[in-house]
Parts: sequence; structure tokens; C-alpha cells
Amino acid sequence: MPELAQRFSSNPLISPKDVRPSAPGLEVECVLNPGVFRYNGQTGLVLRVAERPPETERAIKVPVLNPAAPDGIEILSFAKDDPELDLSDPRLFSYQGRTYLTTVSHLRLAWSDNGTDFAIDERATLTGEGPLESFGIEDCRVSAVADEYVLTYAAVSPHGVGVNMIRTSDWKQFQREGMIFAPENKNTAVFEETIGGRYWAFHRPSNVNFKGNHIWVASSPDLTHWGGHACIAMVRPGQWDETRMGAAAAPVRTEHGWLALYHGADRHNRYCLGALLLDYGDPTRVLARSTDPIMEPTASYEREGFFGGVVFANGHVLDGDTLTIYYGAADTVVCGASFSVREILASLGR
Ligand code: MAN
Repeated sequence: MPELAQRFSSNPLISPKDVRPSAPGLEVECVLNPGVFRYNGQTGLVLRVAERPPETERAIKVPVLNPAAPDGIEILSFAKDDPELDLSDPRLFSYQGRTYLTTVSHLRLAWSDNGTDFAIDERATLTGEGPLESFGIEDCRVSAVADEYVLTYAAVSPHGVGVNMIRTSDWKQFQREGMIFAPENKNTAVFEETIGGRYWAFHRPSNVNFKGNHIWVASSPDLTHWGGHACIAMVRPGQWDETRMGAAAAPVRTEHGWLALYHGADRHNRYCLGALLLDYGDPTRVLARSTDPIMEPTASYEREGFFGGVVFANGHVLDGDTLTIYYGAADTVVCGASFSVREILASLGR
């Protein structure tokens, strides 16, 4: 199948060197997986900025948010030659029965007039707060709901990964709503329209025993209490989305139904993008799904980096038939690509 994604010629748009560290002693390792929105004629990104202290020859240093520590960050140190330490995954490791992330992420705004050149805020916009965010906050989805923006993001802590919500209407004042989906859950995006008088959201609970990393929908009367859960799309053994999948962002309205992009990963942790088409009036009904990915990690900046072989989108803007994603490539940089909605719809299988 021909590649449906038109990558920006100026990719990568944002690299770690473009981002100022949030505190002395930290280095920006990755800038990735932005939430995307339009505000006052500008394109806004909610970047995930992943930082850590420089590692030494002998030790790996792990940052953990702790309000009692200097700059609010406590640095844990692990000897690299400790036989109990398995550092095969650059993103996280287990030690004596506990899991740690190798970086701590915060969220930071970036703004653009033309959709390609972004001015990145000098400081963190939102950092983890409280015991459910002590390992950081990640992969924010932004939905324009009525007259405000609803931010849903992964809240990471020793308790696991859950989904927390923040609301804002001016990108200056932020109202924290706390946890809306308890661990293990992530990849949550709220629909931008109500259906049948209720709010709807994608979410992604995980179940280790049943090998479940499937996409679910839920509905809510008030955005914070969610029920009516239904699993709408499961991983497909032997295919590109065989181990895990998660919705990218709020779905977009098309004449055939809701079009939702999602990421899918295989057993080699290769992350591609695909799409689902859902019934307008009943988003628990899947009408069509990508057979092949609509985008694969083929560019050099997608194949190589902190975690290579990854295209991960959690935000886009729609302009007529053009859906522009801003995505994380190799968990290292932020890139742009555009799709024709018509072409994505034509590519879907049953
Ligand atoms: C998980 C999350 C994402 C990340 C991918 C690929 O799904 O941690 O933030 O981009 O893995 O590493």
C-alpha cells in the first residue's frame, strides 16, 4: 500500500537541544508525544519533555518528584554493575520488585503561527504533583469541549500508570481534576462533542493475565465520573498491532462516522499508526479498521533514537480534508505529517 503520510520536509520540528531543562542538573533527553490544539489562531502543542541527570560511568540516576527535595526532584542512584539491574529497555527498569522510569516527564507549551516553526516555553507548564504523579506526567491529549480544553494524560507513580485530567480555558490557569481512570490505564482522549447527552472518551486499561491492551470507550455525565465501558478494538495476534494499542486523540467527524487514529505495537515494540471508523450515534460500534498501518516508522529519525522504531501520535488538527499530526518519533523528537481524511477512509478494511 502507498504510504499515506506526507511527512514535513523540515522534520524533526523540535529536538531535545531546542528545549531548556526545567531545573539545574537535569538534561532534556527526549521531547515527544505532544497534545495538539488551536487557540487564538495559533497551533499549540503540549510537549512531553523527558529529563534526567547525566549518568556517570558507574551509576544510573533516576529522578523522582519529591516536594521535600531541592528543586522538587530527588535523585536515586543505581550501580550499573548490580546484577539485579536489567537495563535492556531504555525507558524503565525493575529493581527489587519495584519499577522505575529512567526519565521524569513534564508538560510544556509550544506555539506556532504557521504550524511548522514553534516557540517553546522556557519553563515547564505543568509538572507532576502529589503521590500519583511522582514519576512524572506524559502523553497529554487535548480536547476542545464546549468553551474549554480538557487535558488527559498519563500520571505515573509507584502505584502504576493512571489517567489524570486538567481543565483550562486560557492556557494560563489550570484546574486539576485528579485521577479519572485508575491504574493500569492510559491513552485517554475525550470526544469533542457529546453523544446522547453524555461525554465520551477512549481509554486503554491493561490486563497482564489476559494479554489485554485494547481500546475501550466510556461515557460520563460530567467529564469526571465515567461508566458504560465497552471494549471496541482488540490487539490482533500476528499483526502490526498485536501487543498494544491506544487511541491517538479525540476522533474527527467525517461523513461516514467518527475517524479515530490509534497507535499499535508489535512484539518487537515497533509502533505504527492505524485508524478506526466508529458509528456516529453509537461509538461502541466499529464500522471499519486499518488492515495495514497508515504510517510506519521508516524515516531515519523514526528508526533511531532513545527508543527506535516508533511513530506515536496523540494530537492532530483538522483543516478541510487535511489531518495534520504532530507526533513523537523514536521517543526523541517531535515531527509533523499530514494525511488526507478521504485517503485514510478509503484505506480502511472491515
Ligand atoms: C508507550 C508510552 C509512550 C511511548 C511508547 C513507545 O506507549 O510510554 O509514551 O512513546 O511507549 O516507547
